[in-house]
Amino acid sequence: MGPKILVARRVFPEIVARLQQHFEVDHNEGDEVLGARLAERLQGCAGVFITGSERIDQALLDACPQLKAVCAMTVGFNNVDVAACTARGVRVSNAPDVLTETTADFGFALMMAAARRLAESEHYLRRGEWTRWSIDMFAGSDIHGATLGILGMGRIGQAIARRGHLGFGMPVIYHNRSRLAPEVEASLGARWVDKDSLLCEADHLVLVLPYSPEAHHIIGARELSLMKPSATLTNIARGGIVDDAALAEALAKKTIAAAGLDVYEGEPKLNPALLEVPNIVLTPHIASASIPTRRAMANLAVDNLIAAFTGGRMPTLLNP
Ligand code: 8YV
Repeated sequence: MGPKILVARRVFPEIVARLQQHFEVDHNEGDEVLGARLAERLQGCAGVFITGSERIDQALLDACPQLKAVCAMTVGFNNVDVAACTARGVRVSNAPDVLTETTADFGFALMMAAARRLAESEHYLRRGEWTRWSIDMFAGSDIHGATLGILGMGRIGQAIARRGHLGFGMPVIYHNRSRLAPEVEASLGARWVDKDSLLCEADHLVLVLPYSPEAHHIIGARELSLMKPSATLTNIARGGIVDDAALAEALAKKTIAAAGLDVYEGEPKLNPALLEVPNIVLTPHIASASIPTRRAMANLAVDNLIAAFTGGRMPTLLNP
């Protein structure tokens, strides 16, 4: 029997079976979010398989000195204090790449749903209010040929740009700290612009940047006021990047046309003002949620855990 590890949330049975070949596994099959009880549950564990729900910070590391590896099945890792882990020799991995295309599909779907008023019109139909046709009933804005704006141009941003450029003939503009190589820009039909130009020129703006303190409320009242009244905003990145109260106000006043949100400040709670505005599509943080992709994400976390304790190279180690 290998070292003991905790799988902090419920995962697919084959993932547990794979881990059991190498470890003594404590599986949180009940799936409750452990929160303050995580440190207690981790006693005696050398490794932990986490999702986005677990916080690995200084206090937790203090309480769990035997912890040697933290392996996340998510690409985003703003819930892990990587510097604190590194200082203690705790290895940390995330799960990039395997979710890129699935997440980009969803971002595109959410953007299209917002632009073409899918949720709003479905709610109207379900309320029994559809009695006749009219020329501008739920008339929205086009996707094809419209300018696609992307804030954050990593793997997922590029996958969304590719869809827009190749599939929908969209001119692509983006803002990111670092510019893409000219040949990559050319292959995506993408042009780097400063942040304010991105806000002013985009017909559909998609947020795909990682959360960091600098990115907190990077889209607030001022930024929303720069956007076109016909524009849409889609956030599949992290809650807190958008000032949700300012967004709800912009949607209510129609200073932008519509929004698609998969992530929220303080989720799974959300700002109640978002529920009051009709011109929004709301989903519960499911951009990576296809069955094959969730399997691939979990398996990548398992690959990292196994490597961490068998002397292998962790495939997606964050703190070598
Ligand atoms: C997760 C994500 O589903 O990978 C990420 O960073 O945001 C999603 O794929 C989410 O973190 C829930 O754990």
